[in-house]
Parts: sequence; C-alpha cells; structure tokens
Amino acid sequence: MSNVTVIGTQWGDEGKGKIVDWLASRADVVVRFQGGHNAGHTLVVGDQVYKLSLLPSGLVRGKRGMIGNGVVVDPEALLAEIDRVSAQGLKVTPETLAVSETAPLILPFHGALDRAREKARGSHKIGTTGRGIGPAYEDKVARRAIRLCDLAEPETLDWKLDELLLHHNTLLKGLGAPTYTKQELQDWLAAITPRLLPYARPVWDDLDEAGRKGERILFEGAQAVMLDVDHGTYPFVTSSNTVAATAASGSGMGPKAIGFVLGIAKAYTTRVGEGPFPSELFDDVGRGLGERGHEFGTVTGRPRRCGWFDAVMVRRAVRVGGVTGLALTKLDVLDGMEEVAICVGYELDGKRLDSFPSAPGAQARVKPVLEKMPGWSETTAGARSWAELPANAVKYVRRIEELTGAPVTLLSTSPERDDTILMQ
Ligand code: 2SA
Ligand code: MG
Repeated sequence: MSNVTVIGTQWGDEGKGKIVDWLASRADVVVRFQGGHNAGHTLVVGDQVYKLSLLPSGLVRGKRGMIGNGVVVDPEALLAEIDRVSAQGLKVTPETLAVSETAPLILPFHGALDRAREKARGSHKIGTTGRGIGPAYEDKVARRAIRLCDLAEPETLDWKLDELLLHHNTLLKGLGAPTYTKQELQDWLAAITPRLLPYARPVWDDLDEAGRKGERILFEGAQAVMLDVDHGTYPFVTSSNTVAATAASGSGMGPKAIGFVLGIAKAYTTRVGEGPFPSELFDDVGRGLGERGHEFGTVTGRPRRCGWFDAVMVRRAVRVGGVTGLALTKLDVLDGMEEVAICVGYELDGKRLDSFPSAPGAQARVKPVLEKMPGWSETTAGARSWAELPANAVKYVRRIEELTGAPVTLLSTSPERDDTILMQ
C-alpha cells in the first residue's frame, strides 16, 4: 500500500503544506477531501511562492489534482486561485484538475451569514475565517445545497434557489444583514458556470481507476483533528471531519485506500481563532515562539496564539485520527531556549486528568501539567540527518514519541523541501 493520508494533529498550521509538497513528488494524484478555502498553504518552488487554499498542492509539482465530494467549493475563490497560479506560469486544465460533480458550492450568502453570525455571537464568537464554510456544510446536510452538477440543469437550479433564498434571507434579515435576490444569484451562477463546469468529474470513478492502475494517491487534509466537528474542541471547531477516515468518504474511496496516515505536529502548539488552549503562553516565551515561528495565519493574517507542545492533545489526535506516524515540524523554533516544556496532563479543580474533558466549561478551566526539559543552544535548522541533531533535541523528540504513542517518521527542519529527515 503506497497511499498516504496527511492530517493535522493540533489546531492547524502545523506545516502540512511543506510535507504534502515533499510527498507529492512521490505520488501520482493529490486529493483534497474536506474543508474549503479556509485552508492555506504556502509552497516555495524555486523562485516562485504559491499560496494555495483550495487547489491540491501536488498541482505545482505537475501532479494531477482532485477536489473530492467532501470539500465545499467556493467557485469564485477556485477560479481566482486558478488565475493566480496561471499568472505564475502553472497551467490548470480539466486534464490536470478534477472537481467532484457532487461537491456542494459555497454561495455568496454563505460568507455573509458566517460573518453576520460571528458578529451576533459577540464574546462567544468562534473566530471563523468568515468564508462561509459552516453555512455551506449546513446546507449540504440539510439537503438544500447546490452541487457542482446542478449547474448543468437550469430547472434544478430554479427550485433550489427558491428554497435557499427563503431559508437564508430569513436568517440574514433576522441578523440585520442585507438579503439577496434571485436575479442576483442567477447572474452570479451564470458568470461562473462556463468556467467551472468543465472541471466537473465523477472523482470517485477517476480515483477508483487510478487505484486499479496502481497509481499512488496522496490525500491532503486541511485544518486538524482538534478542529474536527466531532472530535475537536466543539463548538470552537470547523464544520467538517478532519480525521483520516474522512479521506475515504470525502473522496469516494473505501477505507482501505487511506494507507499510511501521517499526522503533522508542530514542535510547539499554536491556535488561531477562539477556544480552549490549555498550554497557551501569555508571556515573553509565547511571544518569542510567535516571532521566531512567524506565526500569522495564511488565510486571514491573524496572529496565532502560541504555547508548549501539548502531548495529551496530540495523543488524542493520534488515536481518533488514526495516525500511523508523526511528522514533526518547526523544531528549530525552539533552538536557543534554555528550557523547554511539554504538557503531559491537565488539572481540573485540583484533580489530575489524563485526557481532555468534553464539555466547553471544563475545557476552558483545565490547567496544564508541564514537564520541563533542558533546551539546546545549537541550531537544528537545516539539519538533514538524525546525527546532526543536538542530544537534547533528540531527547525532546523521543519524549514526544513516548507521550503521544506514535513514532516520529519525518522531521522537518526548515521551510526548504529538502530539509526533511526521514526516520525509519
Ligand atoms: P471555519 O472558517 O468555520 O472553518 O472556522 C472555524 C474554526 O476553524 C479554524 N480554522 C483554522 N485554524 C487554523 N488553520 C486553518 N487553516 C489553515 C491555514 C490551513 C491548514 O489557514 O493555514 O493548516 O491546513 C483553519 N481553518 C479554519 C478557525 O480559526 C476557527 O477557529
Ligand atoms: Mg496553514
């Protein structure tokens, strides 16, 4: 089995982009299976910097890309991204990109509703990317969504638009936000349809055929297990399942296709948006991590909250996410620190907990139990072999393996693709 599924094990921004890029050179097809343009990957190829949020990363390496049925597709964002990478010399055509014909579309009122709701939530806001991800998934589950294949059927669009407008205008009105007319949406759909429809494919069928031919499939996850709608820090999560199992249902393949599950973990923890974060640091140590690690969101530019590596959280992600091995990133951000720490448990109202509680009130109240370790003054940046790592950095990595219950199979030591250590 040579398929690989890549997922985040924390709250996103673990550096999946670089790892997916590294793996894409060994794959034939790269598939997105959940999320939407709330993901953000920066890829550096030679002197070109590609910023992708919806296109599968493998495209920049000349690999076929597929967007599965589990993804919510914003047509304008997709077409703008295609235009942007085309201007950089990368051709995206229906031969290189397939979009599932059953993928639900993100429509203009989804973003409007997402943002209006966040405003109305006030201090209880989730801190969403404001891109309509949640409302689009709601419509899918409520069986109201317009899917890519519907664009070819004007009569289907007609009655679906009536139902959608009744639902969304009522909500928007209630929140004091502007409403939409049918004509506006018809014009919007007419403008995107001729460019979008040529990419529509039965992705499940294409993938089945690729699998039969022995092609290697790389499933590219977005966000991370702690943002999973079932397993994450609900309600401070995204609206899709981000665990590896979704690679199958979100692309139309069976569970055996998932293959090796590589969980990406940053050597410390970050989070954008609201929600519990037990090992968060509010002092200069946390600010230092943010500065050295350039911790600003790719999609929204928001500064990320920073804290120590939370081994309990990653251990949960390893277990519910189905992780076979970890890829540890950004270890060099810890270089030069006298002391480092790992969160090994929690305390809630004086009681020790070995796993994260489920209710939001308890999640917000837990205090981290930290295990301190000596740091290292040498640099790990750019190391290309295990032997080049300082002894204390090796101890840190080994401790992470013990605590999370997963082997570190890859270690990334800089944003450069080749600064990656493969540990067997
Ligand atoms: P939404 O917009 O409904 O999905 O927001 C809900 C919560 O999910 C968080 N969220 C994210 N947090 C970190 N990274 C995200 N995307 C990454 C990126 C992509 C990646 O921007 O680089 O790492 O693959 C992401 N997307 C959603 C959001 O902050 C809310 O807390
Ligand atoms: Mg990111």
